Amino acid sequence: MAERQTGCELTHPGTWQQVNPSASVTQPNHMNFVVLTIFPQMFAPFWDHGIVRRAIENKKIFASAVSIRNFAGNRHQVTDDRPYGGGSGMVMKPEPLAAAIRDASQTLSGAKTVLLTPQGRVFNQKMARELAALTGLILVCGRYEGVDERICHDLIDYEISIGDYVLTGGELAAMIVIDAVTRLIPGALGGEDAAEKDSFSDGLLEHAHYTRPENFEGQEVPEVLLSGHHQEIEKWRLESSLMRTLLKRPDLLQEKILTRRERDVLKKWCLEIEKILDLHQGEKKWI
Ligand code: 6GU
Repeated sequence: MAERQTGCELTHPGTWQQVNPSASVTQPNHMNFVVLTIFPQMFAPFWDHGIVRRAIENKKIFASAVSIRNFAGNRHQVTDDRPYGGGSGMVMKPEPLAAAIRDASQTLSGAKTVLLTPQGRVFNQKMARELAALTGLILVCGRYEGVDERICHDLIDYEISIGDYVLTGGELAAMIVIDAVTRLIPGALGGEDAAEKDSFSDGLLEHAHYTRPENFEGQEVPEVLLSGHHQEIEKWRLESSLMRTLLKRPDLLQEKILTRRERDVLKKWCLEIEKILDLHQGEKKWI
């Protein structure tokens, strides 16, 4: 991942609005998520599966989806309205959203508020790590064409997008953020250090994985992995990791601060390629 040693993704100026800069960066053992949405039912199956479910059961995270409609004072629980100035599409009204955010903030003191919007800062692993250090997150899911601008000024700490494409609402984006943050909460994953070994955690893609059988449709598991030689396996994994990053995401290597070992491996490959090219040059082996 394009990571620098210094600087904080969450406090990037401009696109990444942080109202209260004194964010606590402690290491709590739990996280409270409150999602504000007009479709809270979308989250029921999400809370109910896999690592997220287990983290909830083990009280590593607390999670709830709250309907913004509950805070629409009007009889029909309307949460959207036509835009001033005209044009197509609807805008989320500020009052129900503000009431919902204030209510959640009161319950979760110290929580940060996140608006999911395609105009936000593009989510990455570094941001996930920074969010995982907080104790509470209030995730506000926009729908329609957007939310009333005045919500963003006082009530939103961060604006997050999950990529350069447009979704019909922030709900799926909120799930993605919650999923990525949850697996970084200490104890949420099974293995002690599973999260540290992930793709991106050290700026490289993960090495290739194999399990039984040894031969699958004629394809063998690399022999070194069967050898039991831990040092050799570790070396193979580093090379696999580097090779995959080089082939699939060379942009990550450009950003990464390389370790001595990583640089040595890349140099070794570089020399091997140069040797091949020299050979071809000498023998005029090209067409
Ligand atoms: Cl967070 N929301 C919407 N509506 N669209 C998106 C997005 C979020 N991130 C990328 N596209």
